[in-house]
Amino acid sequence: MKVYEQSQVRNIVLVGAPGSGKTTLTESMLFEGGIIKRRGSVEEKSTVSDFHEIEQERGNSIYSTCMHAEWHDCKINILDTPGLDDFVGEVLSSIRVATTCVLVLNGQQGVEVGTEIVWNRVSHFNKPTVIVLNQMDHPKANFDSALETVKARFGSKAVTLQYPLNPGEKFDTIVDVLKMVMYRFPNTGGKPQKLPIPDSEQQRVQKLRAEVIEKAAENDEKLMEKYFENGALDEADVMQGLRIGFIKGDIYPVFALSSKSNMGSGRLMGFLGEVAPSSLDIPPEQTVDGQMVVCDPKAPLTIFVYKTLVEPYLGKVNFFKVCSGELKVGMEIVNATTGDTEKINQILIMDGKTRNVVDRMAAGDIGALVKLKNTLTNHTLHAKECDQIIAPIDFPESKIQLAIVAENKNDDEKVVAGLRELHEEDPTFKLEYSKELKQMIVSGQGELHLDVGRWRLQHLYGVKTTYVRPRIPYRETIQKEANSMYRHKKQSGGAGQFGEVHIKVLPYHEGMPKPEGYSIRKEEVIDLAWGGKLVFYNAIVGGVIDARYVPSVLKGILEKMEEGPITGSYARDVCVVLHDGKMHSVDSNDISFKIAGSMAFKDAFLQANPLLLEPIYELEVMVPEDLVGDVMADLQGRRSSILGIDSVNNYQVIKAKTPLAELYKYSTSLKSITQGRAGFSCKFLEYTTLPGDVQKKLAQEYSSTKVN
Ligand SMILES: Nc1nc2c(ncn2[C@@H]2O[C@H](COP(=O)(O)OP(=O)(O)O)[C@@H](O)[C@H]2O)c(=O)[nH]1
Ligand SMILES: [Mg+2]
Repeated sequence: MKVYEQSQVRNIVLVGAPGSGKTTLTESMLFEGGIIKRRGSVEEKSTVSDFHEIEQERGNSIYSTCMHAEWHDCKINILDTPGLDDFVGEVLSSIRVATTCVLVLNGQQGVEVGTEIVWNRVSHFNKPTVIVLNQMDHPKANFDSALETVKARFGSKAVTLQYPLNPGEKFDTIVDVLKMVMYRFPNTGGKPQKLPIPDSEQQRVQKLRAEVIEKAAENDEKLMEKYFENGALDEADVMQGLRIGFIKGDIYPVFALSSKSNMGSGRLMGFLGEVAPSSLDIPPEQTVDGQMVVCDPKAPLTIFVYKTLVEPYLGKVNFFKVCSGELKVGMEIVNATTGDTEKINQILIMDGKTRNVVDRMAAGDIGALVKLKNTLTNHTLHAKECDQIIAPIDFPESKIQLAIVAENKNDDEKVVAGLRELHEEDPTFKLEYSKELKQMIVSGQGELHLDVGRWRLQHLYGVKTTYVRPRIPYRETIQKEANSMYRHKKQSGGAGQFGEVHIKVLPYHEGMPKPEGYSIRKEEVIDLAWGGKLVFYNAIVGGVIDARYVPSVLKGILEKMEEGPITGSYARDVCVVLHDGKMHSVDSNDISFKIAGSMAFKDAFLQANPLLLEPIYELEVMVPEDLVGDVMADLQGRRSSILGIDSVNNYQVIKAKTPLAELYKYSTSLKSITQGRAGFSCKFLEYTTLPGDVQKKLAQEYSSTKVN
């Protein structure tokens, strides 16, 4: 395969709402680039991009896939990404290595909530962006109204370079404002006939052309002067101004096409080849200390792993971008994170599942490596003489969590090992054994995301698992003061045990005064690992308890707080005054005082009007106007309080406070209420009081399982 120099390489990432047609557009571009001889389709499960079994099973993209097409003298690397926010990790890793972003919209609605969700994720990367209004052949295609949504969202940045003459079922003609020709496609799509623009379209096209010229002129002072002097610009000037504005992010060229009938994808590729930047033209990658890594093939080699995937038959595949220098077969390079040296035996260019081999790859290009030792996403590998580390991709926090259980208990270890590997592949998929909940908790971006994890466990590691409702991390606290004493005494056979403590508990709140009536010797403020505080006062006088036993009392209290008296949940925000007690010259020891401390705490806590707190999450739901009512009704059924509704662009954002216990399977439920037209984010906000009846029920459940 030909090796391309850096100026010839374009890394194009396709992003957009699910179903807008990214995978289909990729297929058409690969066909136009001669990589495939026949166009596959999503329906026939035959696209190059959606080649994974699970993608074909579900009928949509789950992984981002890298492919390439050769177009004139360029290598266009195409990164097709999933539209569902469940797989945002895949989108973020691909956009990171891209030089141009293609935002694909469907030609019926234009900008949808799904578009907004993706755009919110990627817009801060500030990549030059092309907007594609796809599906112009769809019976309900409406270019004008779709374009209106684009103008409403992106303002004057959106510049129309093409429009369809006849959107809808009969679609076959595009008017090109930049080239000033009309393209008429044969039924099978592909290469169009170039025709003059008819008189009937002259008024519209001239108006659009003037907009393009004005926008192009805006980006260069010389062009601006020329424009004012002559009232026009020649073709080369327009292209130059357009390119400058596009690369700066001031111009989002708008194209109209049908990827399904392959009408217009060739022209889009032409634009990407001619106008879109290579890595040389956009800001270079940065190191963790903010240094620029110049995209120069003569500089020492630095490559950045943006994605890792375990493929059946191939094993672990690391996808990388060459940030500087040139990667060659035979090189020995160092993994900056692990310190391992890796010998490069093979450099791959992947087209979905098809592998091509090259023996070198220049800065700016992207490829894949297999059989590296411990190389993972976000790792930098570099030549021995250099030591820069590329700034990692910032992956988002988890949105939802579920507890995972192996169907066969003997598979527990395999499940953990498999999940660890899944996390290494996909940093947004996380696992943790929760000591508090006593469950293996898997967390990620949505139920579908977690379901894919479960599917992979079964298909790659051969273990069947199920997801169950995760327990809720309640907290326990008290509302009034209470006193207690506990004597731990044991006289059996040899050495006895004896310890007696008298304590007072009080609710803790920030800035409270020291309890009165005691001679306090020491105050210890403990920030509890699970949030909240324990303030412990040693107010022992006259040595009734030896100073060496006091830490044991505290230890006993802390142990009880770790498994709170009402439901076994963590206790928080309590003051304890240890003010009296007794010891025995022979039988007293640490363990006796620990037990006494723990039991005294439990008794006092239960008398102090104890209270169960539940975690509340702040929820933001993005939803189109017509679905606000349905989403609100559902939220109210989930004990939510609505904080407000804001209108943002052309959708609504509902803000609410919702108990975590009510968020179980929320992403699935929201998808079904809105047919996938809404999105949400949530984060922990606070702990608040649980309704009394729920507390009573939980306390009863706990005491029935507990014997002590
Ligand atoms: N009519 C029409 N349908 C399209 C077009 N592009 C994609 N589709 C259909 O839209 C659905 C989603 O397409 P897909 O490429 O998977 O969208 P993605 O989720 O953005 O990758 C599939 O049923 C496609 O056949 C198009 O240009 N015209
Ligand atoms: Mg897709």
